[in-house]
Amino acid sequence: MAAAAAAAADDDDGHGAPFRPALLVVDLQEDFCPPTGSLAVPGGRAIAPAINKLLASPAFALRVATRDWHPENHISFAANHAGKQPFVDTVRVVNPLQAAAQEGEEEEHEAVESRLWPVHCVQNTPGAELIPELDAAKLDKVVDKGMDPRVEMYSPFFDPFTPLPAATGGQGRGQGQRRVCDSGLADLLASHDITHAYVVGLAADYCVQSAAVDAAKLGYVTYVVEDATRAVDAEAWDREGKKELQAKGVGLVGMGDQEVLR
Ligand code: VGL
Ligand code: ZN
Repeated sequence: MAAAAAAAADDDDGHGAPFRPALLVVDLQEDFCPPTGSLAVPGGRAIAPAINKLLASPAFALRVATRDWHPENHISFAANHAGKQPFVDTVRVVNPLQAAAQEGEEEEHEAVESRLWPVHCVQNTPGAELIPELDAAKLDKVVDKGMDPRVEMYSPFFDPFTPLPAATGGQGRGQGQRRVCDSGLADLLASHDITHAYVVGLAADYCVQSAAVDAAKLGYVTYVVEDATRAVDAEAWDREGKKELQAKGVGLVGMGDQEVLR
């Protein structure tokens, strides 16, 4: 796959269309990796060599890592909800903007039911660090997300309540649109004229999936590199997750695939 990408490094996909791929390395952090991570994804650390191989490919026009970067009082930590169990219980997360606007009113709030987790990736703690196996010197940028204690943010682009900018022409971006969290990643990709997104990292069934779905919605030709990701629930990921991702317009490729990048 890296070889095919390298062949296309001249901004051309071989058929005359522009090809400026970005590599998104999602949340390759200590807390998501065995043996010590508080939310360790099975096999999480083992994907570092594949990701380093991709980072070394000259094909990518941009190489970005994201970090889950939570405050201690983050809503996704089971410990912040009396009697709730991580991995098991969920919490109702209300759109904070709407909650403020409609305080005291009876109307239905925009809300999502969100899974609760062990305390993980707390800002400036060892668990939040990118793992040392990652060749971080090759990264152009590190983008942090999940800083607002009021909302879960799996996607490194936006929180679940922020409408995505229109896929073409940048319409709808900016002015007048109410946003809770915008990491700046969408603007970063746009400012580098990115056309394709290759998503790797952790966890396949949460942040990698959300990143890929949002990238596809933003108009990028998007792939998840299967051997460079691992799932919290590998069985469900193999059985359903991959199909759901493909149904949302995301391609699944392997490190060995030569033709898919063309
Ligand atoms: C993630 C659970 C909680 C992820 C982040 O990076 O996939 N999963 N926070
Ligand atoms: Zn998190």
